[in-house]
Amino acid sequence: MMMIKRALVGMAAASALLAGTAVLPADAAPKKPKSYKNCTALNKDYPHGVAKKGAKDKVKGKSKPVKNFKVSTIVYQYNDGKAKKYKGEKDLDRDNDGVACEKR
Ligand SMILES: [Ca+2]
Repeated sequence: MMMIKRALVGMAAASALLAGTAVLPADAAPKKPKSYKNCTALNKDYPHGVAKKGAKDKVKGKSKPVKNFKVSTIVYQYNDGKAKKYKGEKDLDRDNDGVACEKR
């Protein structure tokens, strides 16, 4: 009897875990790195842009830097247009601050 009860509790915990992953916001889900054709496409997967590790959004004047971008050096490298290592790679970091398609 005890064994059955424990199994049921375990199953409930497992389904709670699965339900938890399903409700994560889209930008929290891990995505396979790829090159996007433009920022509109990239911002669909990464609404605030993608930065290489340690990068800071460079801003002019009084505007505040974007800080809530996704940090992923590999995804950034797929979209910085520098090495053209990847098929369809475009320069989506025109100001070369290490953050591609930064957006508030
Ligand atoms: Ca940039």
